[in-house]
Amino acid sequence: MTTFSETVLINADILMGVTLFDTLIAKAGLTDIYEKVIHEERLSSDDGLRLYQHPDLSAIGYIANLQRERLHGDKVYFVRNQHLNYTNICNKGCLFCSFYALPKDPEAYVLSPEQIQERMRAYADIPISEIHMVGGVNPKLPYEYYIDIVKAIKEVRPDVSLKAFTMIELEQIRRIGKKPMDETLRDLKKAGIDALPGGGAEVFSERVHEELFHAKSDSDKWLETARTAHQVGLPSNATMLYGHVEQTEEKVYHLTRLRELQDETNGFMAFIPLSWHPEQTAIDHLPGPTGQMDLREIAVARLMLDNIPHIKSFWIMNTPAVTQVGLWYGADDMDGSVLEYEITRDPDTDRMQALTQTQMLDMIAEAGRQPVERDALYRVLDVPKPVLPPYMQVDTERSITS
Ligand code: V47
Repeated sequence: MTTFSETVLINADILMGVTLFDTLIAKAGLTDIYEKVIHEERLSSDDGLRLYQHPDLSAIGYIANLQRERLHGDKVYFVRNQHLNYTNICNKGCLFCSFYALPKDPEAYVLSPEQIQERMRAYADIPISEIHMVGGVNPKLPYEYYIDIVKAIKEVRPDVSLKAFTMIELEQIRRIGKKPMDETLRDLKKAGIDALPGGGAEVFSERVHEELFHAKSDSDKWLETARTAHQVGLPSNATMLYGHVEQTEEKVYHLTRLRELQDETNGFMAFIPLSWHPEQTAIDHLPGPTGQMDLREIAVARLMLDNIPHIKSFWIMNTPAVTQVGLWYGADDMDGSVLEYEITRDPDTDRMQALTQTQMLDMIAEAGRQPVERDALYRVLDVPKPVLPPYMQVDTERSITS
C-alpha cells in the first residue's frame, strides 16, 4: 500500500510534470534502464540480468511496452498458417523434447511428398498464406527428399510463403548432400523456401548443450548457419527455449549473441521465446515455466533485442490468455491459425490445436490492440477492423442508472 508520504511525493511529482509511471519506475530502481530505453540506448548484459531478477514484473512490462509501441504502435501481427512436420524420426535424443521417435518406435513416421500434399489439401478451403514446416533429424532421408517436399508444397499452394527447416535440420541436409551450406540454401531457395523458422537454438550455453542436447550442433554452428542463410537472402526467425535447467546468465548471453549477429546481417525477422513443456519428456520431473516467467521472457527480449523487429508470443506454448497479456509486455505477434501442432501436442488426446481467423481477431480485439494479417515475411495482407466483445462495447444509449 502506498503510504501517506509516498502519496504526497507522487502528487508533487505530477505537479512537476513527472508522470505517475516515472515515479513508480524510480521506486522500482529502474530509472537508468527506463532512460536508456527512452533515449534508444542499447541495454547492457548487466541491465538484462537486472530485468530478469527484478521483482516488479509490471514495471518491466511497462518499459517493454514503450519499446513495443514505439516500433509497432497498437499493431498485432497474425498469420493464417499451417504447421507441417514431415518426420518425427530424430537421432538427436534431446531430453527436453517429447516429439521425436526412434525408427523402430510404433509412432515413427516419414511423410512422402504426396502425403504432405494430402495434408495441405485437407485445408484447401482455408485461405492460408504461410506454411511452417520442420521435422526431426532423420539421417535416412536423401537430399532430394527435401527438395521434393518443398516443390510439392509449392505445387499445391504456389502463393503461400514457405518457412521451413531449422538451422539444425539444414546442417543435416547439407551433410547428406555433401555440399557447402550456401549452396544447400540456394538449392532450397530455388525449390521454393522463402524463409527459415527460428527453432533448434535452444539456449546458447555449452553447459546446457552438454546436459540436454549434446548430439546436436552447438550455438556457434547455429549462428553460422543463420549468418549464411541471411547472406544468401533467406531471412529467419530465432528462438530460445527456457524454463528447464538454464540459468539467467545463459539467457542473457543467448540474447546478446543474437543481437550481435543481427547487427551484422539484419536477417532476423522475429524472436520467439519458447516456453518449455515438460509433459512426456525425459525430464518431466522439472516443473516448467510459469505465466509470470513467460511474460518476463517476452519483456526482456523486447528490451534487449533492440534490433530484431518482432517479438512473437507463440500462443500454442504460452496459451492464448498469456499471449493476450503478452501483447502489453513487448509482444507484437502471436503466430497464427497453426491448424495442427505436434511438437507439444497432447499425444493422449491427439487434439488438434487451431485458431480460426475470427478467434484470432477476437483475441486481439479483446486485448485492446489492432490486428494486422501478415505473411511469413511480415508483408501486410490485411488490416481488419477490430470488433470488441459485447462486454467491452460502450452503449451510449444507456446510462449506468437506467
Ligand atoms: O526447436 C521442443 C522446441 C522448437 C519442446 O520460427 C519445445 O516462427 C516446448 O521453433 N516444449 C520448434 N518447446 C518450434 C519452433 C517455432 C515455433 C513457432 C514458431 C516458430 C517460428 C518456431 O520447439 C524446437 C525446440 O526448441 N521444443 N520440445 C517442448 N517440450
